[in-house]
Amino acid sequence: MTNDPRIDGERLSRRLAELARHGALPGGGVCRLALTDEDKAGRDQVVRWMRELGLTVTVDGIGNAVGIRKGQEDGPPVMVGSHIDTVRTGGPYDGNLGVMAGLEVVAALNDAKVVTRRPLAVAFFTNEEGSRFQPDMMGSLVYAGALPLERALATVGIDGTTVRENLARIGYAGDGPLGGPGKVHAYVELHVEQGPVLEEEGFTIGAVEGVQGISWTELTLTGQSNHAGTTPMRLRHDAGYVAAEIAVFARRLARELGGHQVATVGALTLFPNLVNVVANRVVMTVDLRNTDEARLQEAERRLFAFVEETAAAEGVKVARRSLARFKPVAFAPALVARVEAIAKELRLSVKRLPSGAGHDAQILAAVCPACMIFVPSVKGVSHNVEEFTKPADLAAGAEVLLRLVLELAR
Ligand code: HGY
Ligand code: MN
Ligand code: MN
Ligand code: MN
Repeated sequence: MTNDPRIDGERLSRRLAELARHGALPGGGVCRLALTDEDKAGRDQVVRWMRELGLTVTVDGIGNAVGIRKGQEDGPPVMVGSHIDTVRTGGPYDGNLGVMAGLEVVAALNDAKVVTRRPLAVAFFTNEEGSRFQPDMMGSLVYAGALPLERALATVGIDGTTVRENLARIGYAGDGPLGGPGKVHAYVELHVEQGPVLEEEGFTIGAVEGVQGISWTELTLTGQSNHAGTTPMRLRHDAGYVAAEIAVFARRLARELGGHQVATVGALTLFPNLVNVVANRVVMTVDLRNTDEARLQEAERRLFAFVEETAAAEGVKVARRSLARFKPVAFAPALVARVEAIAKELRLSVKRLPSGAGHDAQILAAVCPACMIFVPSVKGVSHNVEEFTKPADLAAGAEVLLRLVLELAR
């Protein structure tokens, strides 16, 4: 006799707290950069939980781990998941919630002795964040066949080591099957919103309609180091000054273009980075995003024109390298509608919205119907050690995930 499977919110929060111990920062928060020892410790923990829950675990060539729960029939599984790597100043929920909620769905089905018709899969994808190795969503790109495995393995990170050597070092260079068209029946990702919308407007669930376009560029500016005291301003080729102008221009451009346009200079290193030397080189990044592809292209065009013009006027050379470029993605309308309807059936307030952040779901959307469920981020904060989501909201999101999975796997 099976009873109605229910999410155990306590168990979900316990697992999230347990996972957050791997890479825990002294003052709170988590640093589990992709393929570090902390990431390995987190991976080992999740794989242990997968096995304890009776899942058959495979690890593929880029280190994605997929736990399969057999269904009454074989065939492409209904997949839930996300990532467990974090940024340097991460929180316990970004990515981790989608994977832990996937385990919670399996635990609830096990407790209720429910066997779905289709198999289920719980996955964590390698290097979603892209902080250490670009591009972001690297694991799901390889899984979906959108990035050749060899190219991903050869990627050199910000610390000069390759994906290949780090995967081997942490023991996650697997030979499991990759995904691709026809290999997944549907993909659902539960994620914290990482923005202020749900909390400010008082909603518990976000039915995510899609993900905005993302453009990451690395700029290397080369000027001339010189004495900060003796060099007249008219003779300088100051790479640091050009970098500062670019950062201010990017900010003003986002405000001028309006809408969902955002712009961020997140990484900026001056050389030789000394108080009394005019910087001769700067390596910096610019992150531009917009829900509208045409506006994103306009933002890129205007920014790059400004970079060339300002650098030329200062006698500074520019080298530009694209680190990642994703067009806006729309999720499966039928699935978005089901997220909304299920939330209402559970008497949860729900709002449709786009995702400001990139997610593995936008990559899986190219090979199967995909959607996302958001829950509120307190104060809209994420990629920050203060990241927090109320336990009741975590459980509510997992409940919507459970019901959608049951529908898709029926
Ligand atoms: O940058 C992003 O949107 C994602 O968190 N990697
Ligand atoms: Mn994430
Ligand atoms: Mn993130
Ligand atoms: Mn993300």
